Amino acid sequence: MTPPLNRRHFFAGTATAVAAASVSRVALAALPEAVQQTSPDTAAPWTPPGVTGAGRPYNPVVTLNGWTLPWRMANGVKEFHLVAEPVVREMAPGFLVNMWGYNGQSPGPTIEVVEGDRVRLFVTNRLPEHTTMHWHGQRLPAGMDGVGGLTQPQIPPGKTFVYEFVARRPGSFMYHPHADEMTQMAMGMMGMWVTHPKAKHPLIDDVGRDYCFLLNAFDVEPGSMTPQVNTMLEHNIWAWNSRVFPGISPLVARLGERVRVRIGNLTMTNHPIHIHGIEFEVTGTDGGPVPKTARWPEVTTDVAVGQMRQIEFIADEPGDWAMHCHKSHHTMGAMGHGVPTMIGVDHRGLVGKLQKASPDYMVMGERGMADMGEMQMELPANTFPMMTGTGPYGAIEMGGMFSTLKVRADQKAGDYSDPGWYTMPPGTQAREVPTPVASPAKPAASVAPNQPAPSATVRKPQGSGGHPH
Ligand SMILES: [Cu+2]
Repeated sequence: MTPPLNRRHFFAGTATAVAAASVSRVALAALPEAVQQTSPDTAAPWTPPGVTGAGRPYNPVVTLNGWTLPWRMANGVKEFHLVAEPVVREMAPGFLVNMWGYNGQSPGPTIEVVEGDRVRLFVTNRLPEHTTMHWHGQRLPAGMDGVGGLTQPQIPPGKTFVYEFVARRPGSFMYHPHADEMTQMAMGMMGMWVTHPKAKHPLIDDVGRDYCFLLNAFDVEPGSMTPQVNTMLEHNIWAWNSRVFPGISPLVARLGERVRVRIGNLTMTNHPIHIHGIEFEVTGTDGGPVPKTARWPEVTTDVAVGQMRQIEFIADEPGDWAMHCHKSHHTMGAMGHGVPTMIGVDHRGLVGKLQKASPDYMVMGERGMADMGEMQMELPANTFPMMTGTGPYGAIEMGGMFSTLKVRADQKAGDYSDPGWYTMPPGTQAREVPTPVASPAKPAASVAPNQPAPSATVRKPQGSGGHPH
């Protein structure tokens, strides 16, 4: 019998866990129930009922726009059941993508155990091709490592394999197939694994909030529904746990809480993850906890391919703080890269002529691209705008890998619900001041190309010490 999911603190909407109707109950009668998730919302942390296995009770993780897989205890072994299968993932409201995932969603559910737990993981293959499961970063017998052809035969369609090992190291890990990897990971097959320490650990602090999510990338042609699996770098959808802003849940914290965020990268490029308003330290990687003497403060950490970065900070500044990948193209939606740069091009007189031939013609980008965030362009079916999301002061002009860290004095411990927009105390917000009217920058095209650049006098800094150059 699978313990029921704790449903007290869903962020929004309702998430439901139902039995996997697609898997034959007769064939799987001896296996743990393959719990399915039908919602892309962030599920409440899953607190195991009564028993935590090898170790002390722990503060469960919250997977952004994901969920934790319930287990059953069988003679002291934690048993999980993952079903690899085609799924339809809602990447943003109204934007659906055909993916391959686990138990109804992509990414798959987070596996959460305690150091020293013996775990038994059943993997049923409901895909049209073979697969395996690799437990990224785990210490385990070689035969449990899940590399198709090297450590095991691949799991054929319709079959179930079982993996069993002891979760020896506490930390942040991932899982993914090691069979037709390019296709299966491009289709979304991946998940997170968290092993909590069994006792107080000198390098692992207790935290008030423990978040995790995976970075991922897809190439879905606007108007289509299935990722192009052969794309290497020119992906057009950059996502956290297969959600794009504004579909990504905010990270919420109570003022003064210590917050941990575990971020895994199974894309094919690196992602410098940046948080505004606070400084953090990398306290662990998939190799384990970082010694305290080796930690330094950062506001951006690069999460390279195949890496896991576990960061921690004190949420001691109230507000709504941007948190995003610092590659600016990764905070954009599915516009594609074929759009010409129009900054400085003078369209005056041209638009009317073009509209005679093409009545829908409009100019974009001659003063920058910010208009895109406000413009209501007609989009192909089943996609999302390039820059979107609206804050209390207008368009946020972001898409893709962007969310917010919301720090509030009155957020209750354990309450993960979105507190809404931050109200700035009077006098603490940037504001307009009265000035003489500034003339706008001249379009570059109005300057004759052969005209010499205006000369300027450069003033060197004066001073006794001077600046070495
Ligand atoms: Cu990025």
